[in-house]
Amino acid sequence: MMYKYVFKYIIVGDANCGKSSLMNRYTNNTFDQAIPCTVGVDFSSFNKKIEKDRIKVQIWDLAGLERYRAIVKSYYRDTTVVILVYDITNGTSFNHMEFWLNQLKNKCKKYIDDEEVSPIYYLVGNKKDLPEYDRKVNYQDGYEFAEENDFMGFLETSAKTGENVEKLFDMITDEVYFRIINGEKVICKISNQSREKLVVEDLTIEKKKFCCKFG
Ligand SMILES: Nc1nc2c(ncn2[C@@H]2O[C@H](COP(=O)(O)OP(=O)(O)OP(=O)(O)O)[C@@H](O)[C@H]2O)c(=O)[nH]1
Ligand SMILES: [Mg+2]
Repeated sequence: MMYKYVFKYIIVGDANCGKSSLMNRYTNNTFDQAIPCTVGVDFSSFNKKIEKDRIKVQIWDLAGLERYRAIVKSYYRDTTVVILVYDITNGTSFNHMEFWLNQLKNKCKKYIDDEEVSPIYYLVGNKKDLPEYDRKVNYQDGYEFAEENDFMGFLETSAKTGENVEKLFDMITDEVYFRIINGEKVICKISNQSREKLVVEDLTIEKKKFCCKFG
């Protein structure tokens, strides 16, 4: 399959906030209450066609546990979109958004035509299905954090019920695509006719590297 664009999304945030669950809900439409914590990184991908262009999206789901921090950092590079996730029933996971943002900011910059380009950030408050009395983070606080830090957007989701999960990934992918079409500089792989095969080979190499480390 040939793709015009390859976008790389990374999902980042504290352990247990539902990063892997969000990825599984979107790419497999499954939810597992007893899902094990991610060891290092997990990977999934999906394809989407917008207008005449085929897009491949790679999702790298990065472990939140501190012991994997050194490993996950090596997956920050070439990121198109950072999906920062907290658990709305866990105030600490929200307070850590600033920490994650600082971790990422220095590592994710890239130079395109001598211009410094940052990834696009999207904020997600997950576990929206849990009862209101368990909620520790107001919708407004999430919304303001996203606005103050120039995020592309903010949504509260539930990987359990699926609420807003499809919307989240669909909106992000559409928005990235239209930013590119509008001439904005975005970190991604773009193939031209003669290099289309190269893009596919690139992906295989990346996947292999991943398997050596964790498989
Ligand atoms: N009620 C509810 N539980 C959820 C939701 N999303 C995830 N969970 C549960 O929360 C726990 C942690 O989910 P994970 O997806 O493993 O969290 P994670 O962010 O990937 O955690 P790490 O891999 O350790 O960084 C699991 O028991 C999930 O079933 C949600 O939207 N609602
Ligand atoms: Mg996980």
